[in-house]
Amino acid sequence: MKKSMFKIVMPVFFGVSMLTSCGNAQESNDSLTKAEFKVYGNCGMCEKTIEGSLNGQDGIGNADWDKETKMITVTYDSEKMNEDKIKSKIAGAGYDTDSHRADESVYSELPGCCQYDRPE
Ligand SMILES: [Cu+2]
Repeated sequence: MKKSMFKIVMPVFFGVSMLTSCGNAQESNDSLTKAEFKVYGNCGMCEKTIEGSLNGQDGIGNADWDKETKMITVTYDSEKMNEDKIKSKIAGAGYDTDSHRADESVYSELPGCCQYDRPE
């Protein structure tokens, strides 16, 4: 269900973003860089928090975290954003990646169901 939605939505998303980028002054989405890495988390609420820490931020195209594989796919403008900053933002929301660790205080404020098993 979710996978088939994804197949439908993504081409539409790219189609629309290409159309709209022609007409306005913002940078085109053609130059976005794509990163894929692991983010530790548990559930659908984690997904909202992780993606919410990125989507809408300056320099971010789109962030999509998969709770089954724990992998996030992020597109970003490499002139404004880099993988290090992206991971810092995720850590700021309470989520660990392989290279950036969330503060214990932020982690401990996550809802109980979201307190994932932390990596060493
Ligand atoms: Cu959760």
